Amino acid sequence: MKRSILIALFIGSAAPAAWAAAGTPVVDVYKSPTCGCCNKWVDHLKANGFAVRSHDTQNVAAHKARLGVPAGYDACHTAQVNGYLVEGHVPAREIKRLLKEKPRARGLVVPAMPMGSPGMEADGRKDAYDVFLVNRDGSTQTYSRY
Ligand SMILES: [Cu+2]
Repeated sequence: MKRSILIALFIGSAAPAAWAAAGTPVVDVYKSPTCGCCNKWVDHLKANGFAVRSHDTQNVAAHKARLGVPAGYDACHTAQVNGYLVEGHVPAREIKRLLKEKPRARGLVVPAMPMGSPGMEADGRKDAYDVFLVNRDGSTQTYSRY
């Protein structure tokens, strides 16, 4: 009993330290050179503490295929962080949650390009959208809702 409380305390206090000790996560972003909303999403990641390596390519589709974006779930840019897929305008806080929870999964996707998602701000318009977790078999489940 007493021991489990101590372990819980230890895990609780170690979590922020582990984030710092692991260093700033580096996100590799693959995007078309002319994609404006992709650049705005990169800015959103940087503003939330991520280091970003941005790769301009004419063949983003090849990277989507390599990282395992399920059919029908694609958006504009695709990305990889700590081995996870991140497709589309995924909010930085969901990526942080992903890196903390470390699920056995391919990663996260926000399909299409919902208005009001990070990098897609326009006139204060906000569409409802889901962030999906892509399982290793390519199936998806809702990870969070906006
Ligand atoms: Cu976009």
